[in-house]
Amino acid sequence: MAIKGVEELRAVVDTAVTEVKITDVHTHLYAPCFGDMLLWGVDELLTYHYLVAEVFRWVDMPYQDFWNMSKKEQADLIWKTLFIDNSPYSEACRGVLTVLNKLGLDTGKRDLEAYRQYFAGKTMEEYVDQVFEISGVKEAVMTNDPFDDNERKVWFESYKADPRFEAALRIDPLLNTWDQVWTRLKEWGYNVEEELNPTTLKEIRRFLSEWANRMQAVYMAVSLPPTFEVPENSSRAVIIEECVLPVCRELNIPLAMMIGVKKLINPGLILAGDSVGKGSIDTVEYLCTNYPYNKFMVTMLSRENQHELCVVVRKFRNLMVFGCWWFLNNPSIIDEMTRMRFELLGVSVIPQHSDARVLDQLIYKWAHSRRIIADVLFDKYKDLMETGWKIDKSDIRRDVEKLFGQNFWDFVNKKL
Ligand code: HDL
Ligand code: ZN
Repeated sequence: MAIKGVEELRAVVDTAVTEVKITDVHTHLYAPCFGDMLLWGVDELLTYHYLVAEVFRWVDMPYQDFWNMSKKEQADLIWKTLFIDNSPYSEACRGVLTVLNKLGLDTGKRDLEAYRQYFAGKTMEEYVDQVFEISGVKEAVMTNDPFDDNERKVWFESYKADPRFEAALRIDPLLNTWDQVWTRLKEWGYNVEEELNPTTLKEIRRFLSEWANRMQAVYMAVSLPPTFEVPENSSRAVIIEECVLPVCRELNIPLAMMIGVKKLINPGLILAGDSVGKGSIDTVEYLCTNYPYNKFMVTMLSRENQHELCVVVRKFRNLMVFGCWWFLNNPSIIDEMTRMRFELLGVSVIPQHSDARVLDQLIYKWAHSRRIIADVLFDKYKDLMETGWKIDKSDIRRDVEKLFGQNFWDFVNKKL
């Protein structure tokens, strides 16, 4: 039955976007079997590295003094500085309040101790259930790093699959610091040398294949600097072309490239110390052109890369754009990027991922993005109705299912 007017259209779009169960294609969350690696609760929310960067806009203490404080002391300082002494309207601060509000807590009281009490009575397992219920996320893709000692231990000793958590094989150390990590592969029994000779390349392929299979990884992922280029006379470019892409093709899984991060421009901030730079769209074009049987998921960190990325996505069926990553994950830019993507790519995109590092963030990151994406969708459907096009409720539900998960799974399973 065609939708009659804009009021009904608004209601149908809002209901579809509110009710859709989401596949979150990139997070830093962990299934419960990873134990304390999964961060949750109000003190973790308050000490999220986005808020650490923001608190140092006001606080002049030496960075190390902050890092020497307990998690609670850090959270107290951030709460006072960013929420009490200044209005918390930055996106990261607002997010904390959205979480508390959706949990039924009274943010009007500004009572951090009361919020802490609420979490004190919870187990991690029951809170995972609660957050997935409230956020409407049905599955989250983790970021799984075999070079992380804690993570490796779980995979070998205590991993327990949870259908709400999918794995992604993260290979930054292999690609970005080969000269520092080749000895670790050797320790692990891979017959590698620093020199990328045929045996070493074969053993790197074995390493990738074994870990992707161990994790049942849905994709391989790497974050890359603005200077990232392929082809290039570098270990990174050689390992990508000789090892990563052949293994991804053999396993039929995408390579997710997250391009544009300048690591640690302010080392004192640690995780909060990274910055952004414009990346090379030529490299994305080169890889999609020269590896037509590989699949590439790409997100770029610089706002200045967004339009050219949308254009290049139009050219390659083996390329999928995803998310409004990190410094782009703010309402004004999510709106701009989503409009650009819908106008250039229609339904064939993955508009958002949460990048959540703290479990509770699924609640705010998706509540905020659902509203923006619904607003843009409403405008696009309204434009269609003005041409005389008839839109059914089923059309909208179909499109929304694709945008919030099906496009991802279809791309992961696509055989080129
Ligand atoms: O490399 C990445 O996956 C980034 O998302 C970083 O983890 C970054 O620190 C982050 O959390 N951004 O949201
Ligand atoms: Zn991330």
